[in-house]
Amino acid sequence: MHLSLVCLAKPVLHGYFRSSCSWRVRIAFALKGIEYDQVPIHLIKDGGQQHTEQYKTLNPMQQVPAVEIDGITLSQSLAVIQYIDETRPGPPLLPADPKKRAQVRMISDIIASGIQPLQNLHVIQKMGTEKVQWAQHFIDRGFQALEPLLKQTAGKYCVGDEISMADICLVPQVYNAERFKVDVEQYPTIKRLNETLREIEAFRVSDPSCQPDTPEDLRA
Ligand SMILES: N[C@@H](CCC(=O)N[C@@H](CS)C(=O)NCC(=O)O)C(=O)O
Repeated sequence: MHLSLVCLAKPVLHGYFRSSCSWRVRIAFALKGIEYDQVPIHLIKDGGQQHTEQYKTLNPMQQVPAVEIDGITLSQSLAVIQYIDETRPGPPLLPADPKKRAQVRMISDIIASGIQPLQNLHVIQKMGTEKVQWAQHFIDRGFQALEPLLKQTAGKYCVGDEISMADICLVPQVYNAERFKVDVEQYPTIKRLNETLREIEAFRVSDPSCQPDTPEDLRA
């Protein structure tokens, strides 16, 4: 396809309504005001559609999201978010100040590398009857680290008073924590930030309860 046509095409998000990493990308698109199409990849049905040969060509890690954008296919939600930020107008998703920028990356990495992978589907599937306790343990461990850090960095949002990639990571992780019945009351800063952010339009329209593949009984 000619380059200018490629750039005009709407991005395509291959994701799953309940996937926290897909939700991160949906929030970023919404914050930037970018229209996109969604192709649902059901993580449970048919043994997990992320494992099909066809999907593996988009994301060989057999995970969602995968995003087709500007003629390339990207996986890894943080890479997608940063690409969107670097190529699209709209509110910056990383602050200009290097210290704040590093803090945003630190918080995002704690969630994206230190918490979410340990409670991810293919990991807990190996845990048999210990699934829930395993997930709770690693979410609590991560939140015990995040709470004092966020106390230092947060203003209205995770780092200061501007919404950033850290906020994009936090809300879906709190959603996961609640699904695994982690007591979020123990983490007052995390709880406060999550409540504030969930009121914002970009977080609401991207919520798992209102996606094209959200089952009827889970729709809000
Ligand atoms: N680091 C990746 C992680 C992606 C990931 O773990 N995706 C989960 C859903 S949130 C998944 O597809 N899990 C499927 C499985 O575990 O089989 C990213 O940020 O995109």
